[in-house]
Amino acid sequence: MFLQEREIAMTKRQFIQLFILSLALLLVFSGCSEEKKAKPVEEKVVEAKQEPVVKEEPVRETVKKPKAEDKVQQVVKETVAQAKIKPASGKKVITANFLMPAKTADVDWLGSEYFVMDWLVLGPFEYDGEKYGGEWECQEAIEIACVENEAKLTPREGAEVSGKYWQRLESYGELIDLDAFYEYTDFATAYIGAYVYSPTEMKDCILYLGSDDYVKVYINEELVYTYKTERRGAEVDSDRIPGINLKQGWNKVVIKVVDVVQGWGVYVRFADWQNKPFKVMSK
Ligand SMILES: [Ca+2]
Repeated sequence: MFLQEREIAMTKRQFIQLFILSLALLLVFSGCSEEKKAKPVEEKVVEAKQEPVVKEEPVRETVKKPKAEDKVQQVVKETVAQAKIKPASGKKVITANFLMPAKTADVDWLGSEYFVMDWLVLGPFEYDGEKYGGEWECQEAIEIACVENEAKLTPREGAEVSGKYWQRLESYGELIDLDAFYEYTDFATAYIGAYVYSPTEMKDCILYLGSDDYVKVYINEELVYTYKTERRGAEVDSDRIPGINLKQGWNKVVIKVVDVVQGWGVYVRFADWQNKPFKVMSK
């Protein structure tokens, strides 16, 4: 009986030893198999890291193209396509300017492209300076009807109105220099007209104007501004005219400009309701 118990104890011990041994072997083998499995993972990681390096080149190629210029080109294509649309007059559009929202970075620096510079001009309509008060007055000369229904003037190059002809005036600076164009005539009135293109309807825009001397401004045949206070030289942005609504597409701008003596001209540009100036493009 005692021997039987010893044998059973021995068998139990052997069984435990055998169990520990097999457990150890199992751990060793499982460790090896994990190592074997880990290798492909590392390889995959290396492969994954290499992929973006290979794809970098085409990404850089797309960055090389300036996005702003692409947008400008796109708008030019669209506006050229839309330029084929005839205006209300039924005649070909002779002059046109295109408004584009200025890039934020450009807001502080305003080049010539922010001014409306391509105009058709009609004149000069001379008046009696003495009759209107002489060289320091003539405010009421702005009320002289030089043409029939000036609000509805439709500028067309070469067209005759009241014995004068619409002529193209392409300015080389921001100032629309009527004094030089009309050979330094005094006591005279001229109308300047442009078709301005707005890609979208824009409400509450701001018209910035500087004039020498008195002006009336018509936008889409509506009188939006009159200046006839005192004779002055033209200065950029001297007058700020808010509440200007531009419709999508063509907008007709006609400005009546009266000169007393000496200089004669205007500066014209637009800003949106947030006072960001528009970049103006001409075709
Ligand atoms: Ca003047």
